Parts: sequence; structure tokens; C-alpha cells
Amino acid sequence: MSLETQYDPDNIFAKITRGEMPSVKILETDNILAFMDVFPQSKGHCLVIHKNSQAVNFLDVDQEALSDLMTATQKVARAVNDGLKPDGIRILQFSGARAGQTVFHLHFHVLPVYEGVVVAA
Ligand code: DGP
Repeated sequence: MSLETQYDPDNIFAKITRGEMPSVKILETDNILAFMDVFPQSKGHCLVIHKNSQAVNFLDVDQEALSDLMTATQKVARAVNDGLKPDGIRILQFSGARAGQTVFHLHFHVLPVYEGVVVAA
């Protein structure tokens, strides 16, 4: 098993971006979409993706898309913090199946952490 490098335009997040699959959106711009994780590990667990980048993972994203993504991820994390008042927030990104990546369209997890609630990641 090695790092996936081939972008599949029919991956689930690409379908969400195109509106072919439903999602609970929390932020959308021309380039960015943030939506709730369908298998949340904690209250407020959400994902941030670039709509126009075909980056599979953190290693092959270009600087401009990465900048958009990080700015949006911070915005989402601040909103989650303001709205849900977690005790901490993990920003996670898994590159490669061996690292735990299951959807091969670059995404950042915004994972709120609450005292007494165990999260796997
Ligand atoms: P990762 O392991 O980093 O590739 O995380 C992929 C995440 O995507 C995982 O937490 C579950 C979530 N996910 C998978 N399929 C869907 C879907 O169809 N809709 C939404 N909203 N989230 C999904």
C-alpha cells in the first residue's frame, strides 16, 4: 500500500461539491465547502474541502488552494469554538490509506474535543 496519487473525480466529496450527493453545509464560497461529517466523532465534527482543487492529499495540494483551505479551516474552527464551546479542537488531515484516509479528496477535519468524551482520532 502506498500513498494514493490518482484523483478520482467521482469520489464522494467531489459528488457533494457538485450537488450530486447531499450534505449539511456550514460554509460555502466559490472555492470552499465545509460540511458536517456523516460519522461525527464528537458534536460539531465537520470537514473542510476545496471545491476546485484535485488534490488527493496534503502532499500534492498547491500553495494557493492550501492557503484557501487553511484560512477557511480556521474560520470554521473559530465558529465551532464560539458556537459549541468545546474544551479543545483538533485539526486533522490523513494522507494515505495507511494513515487512515478513506476519502481521497483532500480534506481537513475540525474535531471538537469535550472533557470526558473520548474520540478515536
Ligand atoms: P478520512 O478518514 O480523513 O478520509 O475521513 C473521511 C471522513 O468523511 C470520515 O470522517 C467520514 C466522512 N464521510 C465519508 N463519507 C461521507 C459522506 O458521504 N458525507 C459526509 N458528510 N461525510 C462523509
